[in-house]
Amino acid sequence: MAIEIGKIRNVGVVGHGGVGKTSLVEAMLFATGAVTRLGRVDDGSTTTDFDPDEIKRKISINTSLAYGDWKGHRINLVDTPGYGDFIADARAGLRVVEAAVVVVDAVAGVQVQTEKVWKFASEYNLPRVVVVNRLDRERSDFFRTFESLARRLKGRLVALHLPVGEESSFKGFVDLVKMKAVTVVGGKPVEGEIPGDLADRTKEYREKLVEAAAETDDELLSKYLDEGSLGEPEMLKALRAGIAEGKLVPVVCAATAKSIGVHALLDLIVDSLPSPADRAEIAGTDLKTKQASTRAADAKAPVTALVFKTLSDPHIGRLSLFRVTSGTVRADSTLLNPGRGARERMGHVSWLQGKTQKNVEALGPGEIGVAQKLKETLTGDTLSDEAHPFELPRITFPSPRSRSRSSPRRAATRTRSRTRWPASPKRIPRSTTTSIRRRSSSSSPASAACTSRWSWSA
Ligand SMILES: Nc1nc2c(ncn2[C@@H]2O[C@H](COP(=O)(O)OP(=O)(O)OP(=O)(O)O)[C@@H](O)[C@H]2O)c(=O)[nH]1
Ligand SMILES: [Mg+2]
Repeated sequence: MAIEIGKIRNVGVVGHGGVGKTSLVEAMLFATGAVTRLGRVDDGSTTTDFDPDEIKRKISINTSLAYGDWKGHRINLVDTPGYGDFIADARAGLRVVEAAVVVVDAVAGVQVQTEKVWKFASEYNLPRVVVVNRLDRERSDFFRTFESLARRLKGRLVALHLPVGEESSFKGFVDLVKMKAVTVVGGKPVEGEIPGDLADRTKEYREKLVEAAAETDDELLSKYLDEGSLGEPEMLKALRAGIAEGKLVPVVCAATAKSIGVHALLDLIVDSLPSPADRAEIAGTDLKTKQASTRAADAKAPVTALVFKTLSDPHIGRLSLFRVTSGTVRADSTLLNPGRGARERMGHVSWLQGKTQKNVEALGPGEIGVAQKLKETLTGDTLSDEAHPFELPRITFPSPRSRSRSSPRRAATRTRSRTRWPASPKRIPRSTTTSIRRRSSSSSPASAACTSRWSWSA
């Protein structure tokens, strides 16, 4: 059974290199119960950095998919790399989601790739949430980071949280909507009263938030002007609308290493970010009429799907990560790749939890999944119903020349931002297909079983 479209949240996790995106995804998976052990990038045990090169270098190289269920909703997480050499993946990943979670480091603030992913999200008109992560680090500062966000990024950024404690004693946040302090005890959030020393700042930032919420809607604004405040349900409604329309960008606190802010972020994703059903109809070209046309995100509409990432494994073959934009993609169906004039047999279709595929009968509109062994299809291609050929706009990538060009500014950023980057990083060949190098060169079936990165769950 495909997932009900209104209950899906597709979220791209983007940001500068090494700010904690993969750790945040892992912490969200753990909080939802999708994984039973909290993996760590530093041990090479996370769900989404599973490639041997990623484990060795402790960085993300490829976009990965993961999912978890939270309060009756399916959250699909697209974990993207943050280093400049791989940032094109973040752009492609953002093409298939309804919202971006932009992670920034609480010490460094806005960095080069933060600005870049912000631009990508703006190109796709995506609602955004900013997570100020690593607030447990020495010299971290939420307010300085917030100022750097407001100064350097376009949009109305509003703090939804204020930190409780700082650096190694960072222990939670003030929720400016509920007007409660939330601290994490034994990995679980616990609500309490706002500490007295935060009263003035809370009042100041609460006012800014209420004002911003009120300004998203004329009726609310007059109510706010009459009564001087707004209730929690009105605030939540205004926030949802304001975020979806891009009028507001909420900023929240986190230290994923301590599981702080993770549950609140999941709530925010479910309560305030749009589902694929909230998207306008998808524009493309109807290849029968050769005219610009649209497709509704309806399970019964003709199938249209966009391939946004292709991986190749010597043992399994090609893996195509795709997003269903309309219709229902069924296992064992045949679709048309109109751009290449090829018919593609879908075989298994699956959800992807890092490297683990979970085969399903069908993927409905808004779902993100993977198909194996497509013969002709590459990244950016559309797959569509044979009887109703349709093509979505292709994903465009910056030219490899401009991506690989090294500038002193970029080199400096890389050095500043992460010392773990190897002194002379091996270049990963970039093309529409990412080829995966393996530890073992043997290709016998037995070794394939042992060494394949991919696994299946029943
Ligand atoms: N102190 C602290 N360290 C963190 C936190 N979250 C992540 N880290 C560490 O930051 C480093 C980078 O974390 P990742 O999750 O790989 O960051 P990323 O943004 O996914 O990195 P790329 O995908 O390579 O851009 C790792 O050493 C993490 O353990 C945090 O909340 N506090
Ligand atoms: Mg990562």
